[in-house]
Amino acid sequence: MTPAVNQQRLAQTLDELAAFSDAAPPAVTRIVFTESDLRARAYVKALCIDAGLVVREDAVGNTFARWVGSDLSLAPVATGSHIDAIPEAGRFDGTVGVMGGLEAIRALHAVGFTPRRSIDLIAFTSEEPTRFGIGCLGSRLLSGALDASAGSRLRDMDGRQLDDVRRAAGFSGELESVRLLPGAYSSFVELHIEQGPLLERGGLDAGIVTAIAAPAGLRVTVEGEGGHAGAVLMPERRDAFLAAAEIALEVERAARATGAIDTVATTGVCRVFPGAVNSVPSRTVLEIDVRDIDGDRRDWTMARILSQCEDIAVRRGVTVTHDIINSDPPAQSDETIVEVLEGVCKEQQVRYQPMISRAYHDSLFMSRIAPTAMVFIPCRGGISHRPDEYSSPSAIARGTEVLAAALARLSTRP
Ligand code: HGY
Ligand code: MN
Ligand code: MN
Repeated sequence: MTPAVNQQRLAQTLDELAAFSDAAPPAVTRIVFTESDLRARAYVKALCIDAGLVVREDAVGNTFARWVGSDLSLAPVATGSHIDAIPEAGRFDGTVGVMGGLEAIRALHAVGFTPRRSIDLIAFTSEEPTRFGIGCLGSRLLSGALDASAGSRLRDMDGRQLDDVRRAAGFSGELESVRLLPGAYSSFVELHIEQGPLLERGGLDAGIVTAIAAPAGLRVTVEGEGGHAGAVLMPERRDAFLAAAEIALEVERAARATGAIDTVATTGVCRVFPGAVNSVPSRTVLEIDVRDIDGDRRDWTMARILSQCEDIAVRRGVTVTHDIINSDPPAQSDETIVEVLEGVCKEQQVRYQPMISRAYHDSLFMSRIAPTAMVFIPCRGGISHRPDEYSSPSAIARGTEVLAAALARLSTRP
C-alpha cells in the first residue's frame, strides 16, 4: 500500500511550525518550555485533534496523539520525533518526524485504512540538550534511562529546576508516571532528516538506520584566580579561560587520536566569568560532546580528555572539575523493523541504503522499550543545526510515504 501524502499540506505545516520561534527566519530557535515551544505544541496538538486523534500529555510534556485501532488487546505501534530546536537552528530537524508522522496517519485515513493496533504519534519533550544540559530528556524519562530525581537535579541556565519549569508550563504530575515499560509499544519508527551528506551524495531517497552512535556529554569547570586586567602581571596569572582553551584543543586532539573517522568531539559551549574585557577570567565552564559508534572508543576519548584536564590544571595552577552529564551506549535497530522498512522501500521503488546515525535521536531510548528503527531522508549538503538546513518537499513526502506504508504493515501485524 502506498498512500498518497499531501505534499503541499505537509510543507505548509512545517512552515507554519517554523514560525513559532525566537530567532529571525530562516533560523529557528525553540527551546523547551519557552513561550515559542508552548505555542508550537498547541499548534501540533490542534492539528492532531483535527485529524481525529486522541491527545494526551505526560508529566514532562511528552505528547501522544493516538489513532485508536480495532484491537485494543494488542500493543500499539508508535512513530514520532521532537519539535524543540537549538538556538539558530533549521526548521526540519525533528519536525519532519512529527509533521510527517501526522501526515502519514492522515494519508492512511484518507484511503480508508483502519489500524488493528492503535498508532501513536509522539512528540518528545526536549530532545535537544540546550536548556537542561542533557538531550532526549523526555524519551530518557519515558524509557527509564533517567529517573524522576532528574526533576530536582536538572537545572536550566537560570538555576531553575526542571520540576519548577515543567509545572509552570502546565505539566504537573509525578515524573515517575512518565515511565513506560518494555512492551508498551510493539514497534517504534522515527522519520528524520539525515543530518549528514551521504544520501544526497549517493543520489538516494532514504536511509534505513541500523545503529545510532553513542553520545556522551561532559561539563568541565575551570577555577582560576581572576583579577584586574591591568594590575595582574602575566607571570602571576591563573587565567581560567586560557586553561579552558587548552582543554578545548585537547578535546579535538583526543578525537583525532583514535584514528577512527567515527570518533567526534565538540566543545560547543564556553561560558567565561566574569565576562568583562578588563577582568582576568576567574572561572570558565565548557560543555563537551563526545560520540562514536564504538562505545569503548568513545570512553577512551573521554578518559584521555579528563587526563589532559589534570595535566593542564597542574601546569597552569588552576582547579579543573568535571561532571559526566550522560554517557550512553550505542543503539542497534531491530532487524524485523529494518526488514519492514526495506520491504516498503523496494515496493515503492525508493532508492535506499542501510546506514548508521551519527546524530542521536529519541529512537536511541525508544529502542530500550520497543523494537525500533529510523528512516532518514536527504538534507541539502548534509547541513543541520544551522538556519540553512533544508530538505525538499518531495524528499519529505517520499520519506513520509515510506513511513505511512511501514505503519500500515506494523499496525496490522498480529
Ligand atoms: O545532537 C544531536 O545529535 C541531536 O540532533 N540532538
Ligand atoms: Mn538536533
Ligand atoms: Mn533531531
